[in-house]
Amino acid sequence: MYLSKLFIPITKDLPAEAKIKSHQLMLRTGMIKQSSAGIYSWLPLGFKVMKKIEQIVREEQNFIGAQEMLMPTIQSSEIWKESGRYDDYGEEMLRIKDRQGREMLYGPTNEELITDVFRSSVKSYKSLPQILYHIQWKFRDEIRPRFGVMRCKEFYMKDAYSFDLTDEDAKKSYNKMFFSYLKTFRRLGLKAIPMAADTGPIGGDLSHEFVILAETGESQIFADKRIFEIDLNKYDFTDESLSKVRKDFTSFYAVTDDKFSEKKFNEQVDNKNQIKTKGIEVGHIFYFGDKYSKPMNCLIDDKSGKKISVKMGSYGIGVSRLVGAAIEANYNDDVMKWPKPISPFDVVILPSINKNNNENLQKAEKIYKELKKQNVDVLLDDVDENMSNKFKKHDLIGIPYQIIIGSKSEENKFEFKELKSKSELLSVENIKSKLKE
Ligand code: 5CA
Repeated sequence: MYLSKLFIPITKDLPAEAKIKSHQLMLRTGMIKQSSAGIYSWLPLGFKVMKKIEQIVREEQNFIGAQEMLMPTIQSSEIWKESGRYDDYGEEMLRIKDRQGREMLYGPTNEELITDVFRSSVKSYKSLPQILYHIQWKFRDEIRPRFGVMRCKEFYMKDAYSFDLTDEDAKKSYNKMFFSYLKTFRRLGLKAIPMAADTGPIGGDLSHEFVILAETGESQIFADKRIFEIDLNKYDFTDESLSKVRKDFTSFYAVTDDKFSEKKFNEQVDNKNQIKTKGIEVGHIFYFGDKYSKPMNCLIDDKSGKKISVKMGSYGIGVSRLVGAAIEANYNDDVMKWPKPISPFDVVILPSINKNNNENLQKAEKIYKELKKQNVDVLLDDVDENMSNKFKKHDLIGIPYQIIIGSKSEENKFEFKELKSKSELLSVENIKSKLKE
């Protein structure tokens, strides 16, 4: 992609409502545009990052055998009345009437809808276990939408649902998802801590939030630093290993403020290992047994032919929130550096452009074509602007690698640098292999 062609409305002005770095940066680099309070359009740069996150989340879900599907955004109120949540959910639920006067709603979550799909199709224990997921827009009429995509009304979520015959099997599904989440966040270049959590309107008695550390987060967190030393590579997907992952991670103190006890924290964690900071909840998993299957009559024949309510859990990842969260975790001193797997581009070529001589631009185009051939996702900054402005702009856009074609270049060697570090002169071949690494 050539920068001159990219729809990226960069602005210098900062809207007064943007209080945190990620919101400011997403507006300044034209990643999103507010359409009304808590509702955003995703412009090409922001959309590209979100799609990369979505794809990693999808691959990790598929890896554990979860199956992708899609459910509608608009749901009928009937199933919510069956589960009893139609009244409980309160004003966060956007209620709509269709032209026949039927009560509908924009789904804030999908436990009821998936239970309805499941009960009409699966009758026997032989079809279990199952995990189904979808990646879809959700709507919650948040009382105070704020911080851009972090807490908005319309947001993009991966939502998975597990179905098992027994409590014991259901906990295995829960543990599988627990491990899968740790792997997913690591692939996204983020360090997430699982924390025992309240279940809120989703319900159940077993739940973990996955939180990444960031001072601008909404949750106050208290954790033991040593949790970051656990090596994920030592676990695999056998049942034994899966229950060990959860045991090992939860053996370290890690809670949000609603579960905090000063006494326990000081007893279990010595001073030097105490983390007291804020965090952003990027994922949340729940085990709630038959909370929905029982009132909604989602019954399964067990081996003896007895009908029992299927045991369910649900597992969310805030895909759109993660775009903001990744910025919060990686933006320092006015420089943004995307984690490589989710960067909008792998590398940007920055030729020093001179009106009387387009030699640098031609060299840049040649390198651009070569990198494209290798499937490198490359941006060429062909905008006629001085280099110092270009550098400032790319400090904000945050592409982790730059190829600079200017006064320091040699005939066949160009400056190559990783953001926030020193450049080196390399041939195109060497640049290609560095990028492959
Ligand atoms: N169905 C369950 C689990 S799948 C559920 O809805 N869980 S949740 O309410 O915790 O939401 C899952 C994730 O969506 C959260 O961890 C968070 O990352 C994201 N999320 C929730 N509300 C918002 C919001 N208002 N704006 C942006 N992201 C949100």
